[in-house]
Amino acid sequence: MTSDRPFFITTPIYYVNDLPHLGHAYTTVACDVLARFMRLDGRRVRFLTGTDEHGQKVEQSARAVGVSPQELTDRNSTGFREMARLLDISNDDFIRTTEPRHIRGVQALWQELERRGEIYLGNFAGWYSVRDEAFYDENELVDGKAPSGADVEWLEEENYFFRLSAWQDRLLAYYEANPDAIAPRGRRNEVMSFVRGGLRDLSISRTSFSWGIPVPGNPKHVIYVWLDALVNYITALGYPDRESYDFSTFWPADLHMVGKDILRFHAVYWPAFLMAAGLEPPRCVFAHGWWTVEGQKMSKSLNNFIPPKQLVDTYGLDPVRYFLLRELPFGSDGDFSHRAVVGRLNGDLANDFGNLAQRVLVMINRNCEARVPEAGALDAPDTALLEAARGLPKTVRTHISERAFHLALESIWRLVGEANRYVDEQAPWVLSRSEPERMRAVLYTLAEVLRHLAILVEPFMPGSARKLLDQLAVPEASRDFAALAHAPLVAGTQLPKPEGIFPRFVEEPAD
Ligand code: ME8
Repeated sequence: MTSDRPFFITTPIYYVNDLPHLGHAYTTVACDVLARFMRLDGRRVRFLTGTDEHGQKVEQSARAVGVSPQELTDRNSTGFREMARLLDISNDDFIRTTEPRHIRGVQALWQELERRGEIYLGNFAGWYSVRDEAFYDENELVDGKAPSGADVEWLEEENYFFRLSAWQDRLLAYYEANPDAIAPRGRRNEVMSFVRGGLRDLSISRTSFSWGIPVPGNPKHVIYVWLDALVNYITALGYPDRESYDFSTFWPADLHMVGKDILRFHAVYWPAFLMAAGLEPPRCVFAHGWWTVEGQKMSKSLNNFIPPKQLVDTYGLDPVRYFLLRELPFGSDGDFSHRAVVGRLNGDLANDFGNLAQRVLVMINRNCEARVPEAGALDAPDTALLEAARGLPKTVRTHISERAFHLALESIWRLVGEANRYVDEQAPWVLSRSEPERMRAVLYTLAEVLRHLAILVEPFMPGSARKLLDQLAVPEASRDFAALAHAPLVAGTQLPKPEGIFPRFVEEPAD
């Protein structure tokens, strides 16, 4: 079932103290695949990404390199914009938390919370981690550090507090009533048991530094960076104007995609802030897993953060996009290794899909005057393969609705496998002399299967899919999912000269 319901999807907004790396690329590509998928499925999509620019961590990083926070922020925010371009990300908007539209919205939300009696001024004494930009209870510390391993410092200052403790029951009721609000299931259970364990009021302002949004009416305080950051998801839609087209069309968000490290902020604090301000909580927060690199955690000390540019330069863009979503069940942790990428690239892409496309297109070029052949009378194996292709969109849609990218790709590659077996069994090169009509039926069947494959891989590998669809001379207007059923290839259409789509990865000889 397709639906024309609007679809709003977001990435986390990334901290500008760091340069983009594999982890950021992963979340962003996953969101891009969903955004593209929904657009091809006829939905009105808004896809948001951006940068998180305030807070003590950014202020400290700027000081460490001897520039102003604004300078660091401008420079590094550009890096994330470039990452999006490099990865062929189809975001509709890119929000920066230093933009006036955002600052205005955050202050309006603050005032709304204050008006509703959800905020009070008090004194904070407790542990704070600048790296995590998070407060911790004494009993959460592990060997004197945050559970993430980050250093913590003792903090005592006058702070504003949000009455989070009052939201425990309403949060639990929201999770109960919306079983899909937190995914995957295991993460939902973790969040629910955290909330059942009791919530303390949350400090939401700071006075010991100044790189942030001033608290309305008390500019000695800046707003806690997580409250500031989370609100980007609605300021980008025009909040506080709740009547605006964007806000009324796209809120609540269909999906906030996050790494498991920041689930608590999105699944506990964020819905509480929203409900407290009289706004609807998101429909789903999905926490994906964590990549290691060649078996090791990415860290500053190991200096093993892989920049997205290095990935794309080494393997090519679409192979990277494919690998990231094919290699792991989405939600689980996994390891990024050169060997694994090359295995997928040369196996799944070059050998399986690339060869199939190349063989079929070259045979059509040579034996059918480079025109889409006439289907003529089809035999049982032809219709069986075409039926498999026609049934595939439904299977892929189901997997995508469950964010099971790897299963979606696996099901697409099952058809690639069937098509390759069919080529071998039908041996159209043998038929070219003896039974040209039969050869044309076989090549037509294969070309139609290629059309299905190309359209279904579009969200994952837009550039390669485009090349293949160009080679099949599929008109621009017939490249969405509706066209799968309604716009089969037309016999006689002239095709361009075939060109390989997925080159093999050849190892550089070691010096
Ligand atoms: O947390 N594996 O920003 P951030 C997989 N500004 N994903 C990874 C990863 C890894 N090893 N490392 C990072 C922030 N990520 C806040 C968010 S949202 C309102 C504010 C991805 O720059 C993953 O999506 O530290 C993670 O959640 C995000 O980068 C953290 O990015």
